[in-house]
Amino acid sequence: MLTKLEQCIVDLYNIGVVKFGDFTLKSGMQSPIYFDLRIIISYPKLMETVAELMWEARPCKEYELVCGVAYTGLPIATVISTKQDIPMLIRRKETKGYGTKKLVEGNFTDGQTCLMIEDVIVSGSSVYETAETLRELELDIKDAVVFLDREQGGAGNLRSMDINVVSVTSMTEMLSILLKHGCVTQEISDSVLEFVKSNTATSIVSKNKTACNIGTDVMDRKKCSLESRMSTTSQPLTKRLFEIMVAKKSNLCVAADVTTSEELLTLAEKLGPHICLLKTHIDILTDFSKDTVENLKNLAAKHNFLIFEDRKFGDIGNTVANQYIGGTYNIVDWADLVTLHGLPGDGIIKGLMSCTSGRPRGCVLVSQMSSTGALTTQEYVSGCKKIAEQNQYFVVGFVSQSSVTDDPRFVVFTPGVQYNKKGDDLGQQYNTPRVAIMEKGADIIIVGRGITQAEDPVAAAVRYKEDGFKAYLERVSEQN
Ligand code: 5BU
Repeated sequence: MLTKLEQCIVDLYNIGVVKFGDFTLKSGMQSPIYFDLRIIISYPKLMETVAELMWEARPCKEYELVCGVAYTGLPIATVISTKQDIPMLIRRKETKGYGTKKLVEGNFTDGQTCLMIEDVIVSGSSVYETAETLRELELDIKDAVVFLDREQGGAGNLRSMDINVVSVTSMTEMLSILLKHGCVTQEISDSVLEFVKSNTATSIVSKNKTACNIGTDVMDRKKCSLESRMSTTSQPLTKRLFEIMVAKKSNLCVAADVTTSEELLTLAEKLGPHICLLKTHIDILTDFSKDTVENLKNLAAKHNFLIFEDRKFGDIGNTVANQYIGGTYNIVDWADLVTLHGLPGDGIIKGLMSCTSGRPRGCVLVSQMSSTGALTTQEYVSGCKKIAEQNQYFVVGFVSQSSVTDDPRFVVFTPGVQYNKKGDDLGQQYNTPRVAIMEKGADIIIVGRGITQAEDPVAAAVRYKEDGFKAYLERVSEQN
């Protein structure tokens, strides 16, 4: 005799709710399992069972309201609302551009208790966004009930925001039921559990602050040590970058803007020990060949730095995918990081992500530029931040000239750094490393001609590295 939960999970499996394969989650994370509860709207009886199980799992006996988190939470909340005779609210994903412009539909009064209903949690950010809106309207939001907790940190994140979340089932329990009933092999089940175990460091971002999984503190990027930031991000390359910066005591990226492979490789060999990143403009080379990048990759491994191609992709997803993987340079093959513009919207990121085939890769959004008259307005910066938050598994951070984010997961890269000059004849503008880090909020300084055209590039690199790291240490140790 199957329990109600067992029967429900087997039924959900049979209608295709649980899928195994290679999926990209909302955050950009690649997952070997996808739980797609949306299709239960085609199976009313099963939807009723799901709603019953969720209602039975609720943390408190009574609530004055229920609110489904869009979209899959909505039909489930509707079933609970009508069955239990509890009024319901709907939180829109976006305000309407006409009429009342309300974000929340339905009648309510200050202080009413409201239970949030959601299908699945990964990081918990969708539940949090809804809670944040409802709390702004003075509703009493303490609890959420979800059908599946993917066990990737969402429940803890929500707890740190004072939201108690209970789930009908967890990934571990669901897999063991599916295994027992022959719906999944031991091998696949093990690989999913392994994936879940190694991807628990999700975090959520609210409008005003960032919730980190370090205690319940709200962290400001500029005040956080690199060590403490490692556990805030689920982007594997960002973690690696933090590790390299700590190990080498370097927040220096050299812009190796030279025209021959020999010059590029010589710079990489000599400066390698002092940098965390080497930035290229690969299309400047007059003699590019596959060997150039093979040798560069070897030097990156030898000296422990990442390769950062400043490609500034700027087209629709399909085009950038072709540019990233194809053409002369096959950039995805050798560049750990690439830059891109936010102008096309987040399809550009989806396009890049479609090329990685599981390789650890990341991108950096150009949100501001160092040149005079740059058209990167505040509105544009905000748009870039939104794209980054929605694609946190792929976005490493921003190129900018100011502290565009307080979020410790994202890295701020600042070009236009040099000691001796204020600028060049073509619009470039410079700050010193100290100003870039202490005043403009840089995590990483990008230095080109200040090093490559110095009489002794190695000595110059050492000076930029030491001053840069000293300024970082000073910034994190400074009291507010
Ligand atoms: P410089 O020689 O230190 O001026 O070189 C700066 C490098 O950073 C160079 O490769 C530029 O293409 C790059 N850069 C920049 O200078 N300003 C920006 O806003 C961005 C990139 Br984005």
